[in-house]
Amino acid sequence: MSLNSQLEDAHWFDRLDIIGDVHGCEQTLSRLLTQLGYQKEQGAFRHPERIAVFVGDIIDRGPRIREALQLVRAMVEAGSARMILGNHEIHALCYCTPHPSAAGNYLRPHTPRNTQVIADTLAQFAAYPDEWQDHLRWLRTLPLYLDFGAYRVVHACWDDAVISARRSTQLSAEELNAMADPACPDARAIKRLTSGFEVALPEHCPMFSAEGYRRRSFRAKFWVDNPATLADLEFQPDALPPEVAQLPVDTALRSQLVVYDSHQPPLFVGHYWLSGKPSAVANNVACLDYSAVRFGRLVAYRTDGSGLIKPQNFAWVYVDP
Ligand SMILES: [Mn+2]
Repeated sequence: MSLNSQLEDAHWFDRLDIIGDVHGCEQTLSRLLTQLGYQKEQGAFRHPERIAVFVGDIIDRGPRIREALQLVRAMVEAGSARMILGNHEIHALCYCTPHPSAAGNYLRPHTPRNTQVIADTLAQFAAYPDEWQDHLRWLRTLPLYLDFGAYRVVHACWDDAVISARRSTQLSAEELNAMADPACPDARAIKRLTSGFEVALPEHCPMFSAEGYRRRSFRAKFWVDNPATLADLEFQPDALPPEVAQLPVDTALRSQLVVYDSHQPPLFVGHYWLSGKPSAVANNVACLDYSAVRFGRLVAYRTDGSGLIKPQNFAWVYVDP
């Protein structure tokens, strides 16, 4: 079946291979695609009957970021894949885009921490500045989420309030510039989709990460109906201290909850550094980020038209240290 006839097929979205955070692990990605039946033809991996969907975070951290981005872009341009933006692509766009009014500055300030996040990517593109600028222009054309009707894909959190207010799946120039002020509504909306739903930690209960910096918030589940305590919302990354976990979900927090309810279509995200055997986190939500770049697994979910998330439809390759 040719790609064109595939796209005209009303059920082509029943044959998606949705792939988690790649983070520069290009050789691992090639192995996964080969295992899934994709073959490189005319410069791009293609499958005779299926389309790959990347959940974002192709760049940063890994050993072959340039090659990973080239591989994914070639597939998208050949029509054999789609890709949405992850928080790392958003970070790259903000880090590399000059501030519209503050000369010499960028939408995201070049602090040590912001620089650290993108350092591997910039180092690997150091000899190819024009190519990097071209990739940035291309990234700006990509969607923030995909709604196939029967399936949905977003990097970190499907928030109906944010998505229903949007006019486009893509990031507009105004929205990108708005990212200069992280507190503004547009910036918070983009952050919600690409970085997830975060719950602030109470001031009197400090929590510290493994690296020793103080956490102001934790990444929370966005599919829990009627949570009683913070423990019911806790998703990532560290276990909450017991005195925090047992705190009730108060009225203020209750009014801010994001609830992807169990009647909505199966949703696929990346972002959360999971480990262990890939499986769904709710009956209609699956995270496909199993920490490939930290020697975990690079994971795909293969849709089959059932409208369900089935354990046997997860596929993966291990990453060798
Ligand atoms: Mn990621």
